[in-house]
Amino acid sequence: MGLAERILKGDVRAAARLMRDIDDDLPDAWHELKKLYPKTGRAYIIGVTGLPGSGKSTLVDKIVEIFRKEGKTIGIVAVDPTSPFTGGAILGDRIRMQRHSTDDGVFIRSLATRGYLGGISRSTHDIINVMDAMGKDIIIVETVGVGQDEVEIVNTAHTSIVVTVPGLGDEVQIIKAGLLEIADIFVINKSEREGAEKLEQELRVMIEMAPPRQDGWTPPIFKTEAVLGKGVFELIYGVSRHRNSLIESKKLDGKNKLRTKKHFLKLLQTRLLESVLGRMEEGETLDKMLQQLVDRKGNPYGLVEKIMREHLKSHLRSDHGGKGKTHS
Ligand SMILES: Nc1nc2c(ncn2[C@@H]2O[C@H](COP(=O)(O)OP(=O)(O)OP(=O)(O)O)[C@@H](O)[C@H]2O)c(=O)[nH]1
Ligand SMILES: [Mg+2]
Repeated sequence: MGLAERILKGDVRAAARLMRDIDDDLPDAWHELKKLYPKTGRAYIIGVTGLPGSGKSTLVDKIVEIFRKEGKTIGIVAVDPTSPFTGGAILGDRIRMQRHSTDDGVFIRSLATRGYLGGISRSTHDIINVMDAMGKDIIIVETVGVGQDEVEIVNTAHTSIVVTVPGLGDEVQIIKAGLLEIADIFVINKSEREGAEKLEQELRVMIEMAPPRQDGWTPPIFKTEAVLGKGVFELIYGVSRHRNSLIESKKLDGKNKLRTKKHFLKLLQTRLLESVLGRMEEGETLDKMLQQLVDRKGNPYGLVEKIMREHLKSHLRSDHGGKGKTHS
C-alpha cells in the first residue's frame, strides 16, 4: 500500500513519513499528494502569527486543550523561520505543546524554512493538505509575523489571529509587517503586564482608521494570559463568530479560492523554474549566464526571452518524441 492509502486509513506514521518527504522535496511526495488532494478541503484553518516570543505557542497549546474537550481533532504546523530572532523555536514549540503529543487527536509538525524553491508557503500548504486528508477538523498554523512568506501563509488561513504584547511598541511593528491588513482577530497576550489597556486603545484606533474591509468584518480584540489559559475561551468564541460571519456573508468560498490560487501558482512557479533550471544544467550553466550578464555581454530581459523560447520549443519536441521529464 502506498503512503496516501495508508494515510487515508489513519496511519500516523505514514503521514509523518510523507511530511518528511515533502520537506526533502522528493518527487514521490508529489505523487502521494496528488492522491490525497480529493480528500482535502474539510478542515478549518486558523493562522496564528505575531512577533517572536509573544506567546503564540503557549496560546495554541491552550486553544488545542479546549478544542480537544469539544472532541475536535487538530493538526498543528509550527513554521520556524530559523531566523536570528528565534534560534530555538522548534525545540520551544515541542516542549510547550508536548503534552498533546501523546494524544491521538493531535498531530504536530514543525517546519523549518530552509531553501525551498517555492518558498515556505508552498510546503506549508502541502503539509496542511496532508493533515486535512488525515481528517483533522482544525488545522492551526503558527508563524512568526516577520517576512513576506510568513505573513502570506497566515493570510490564506480561514481565520487569522495576530498576537501582540503590551509594552513592546508592537503596534508599529504590526503596521510595518503588514499584519493589520490580515488580522481577523487581535490578541493582546501577556495582558497582565502594564500597558495592556493602552495597547488595546491603540489597536482600536488602528482598526478604526484602516480602510473598511470588503467582507464587512471588524476585527475584535481579545486580552489573554496564555500561560494561565485566561481569555482563551473568549478567543475561541471569537474564532467561531468569525467563521459564522464568513459562512453567512458567503466569503468562505472566496477564501478557499484564494488559498487554492496561492498554492497552485506556487506549485506552477516551482515546477516551471525547476524545469527551466534543470534544462539549463544540461546545456549552458546558470553560472556562465550570470557571468555574461555581469560582464554586460547579455541582458537579463533578452536572456529570459531566449530561455523561454528554447524551453517551449524543447517541450513541444518532447511532447512528440515522448522524451520529456514529466511529473505524473
Ligand atoms: N507573563 C506571561 N508570559 C507568557 C504569557 N504567555 C506566554 N508567556 C511566556 O512567553 C514566552 C514565549 O512564549 P511562546 O509561547 O514560546 O512564544 P512564541 O510566540 O511561540 O515564540 P516563538 O515561536 O519563538 O516566536 C514563554 O516563556 C511563555 O511562558 C503570558 O500570558 N504572560
Ligand atoms: Mg512558538
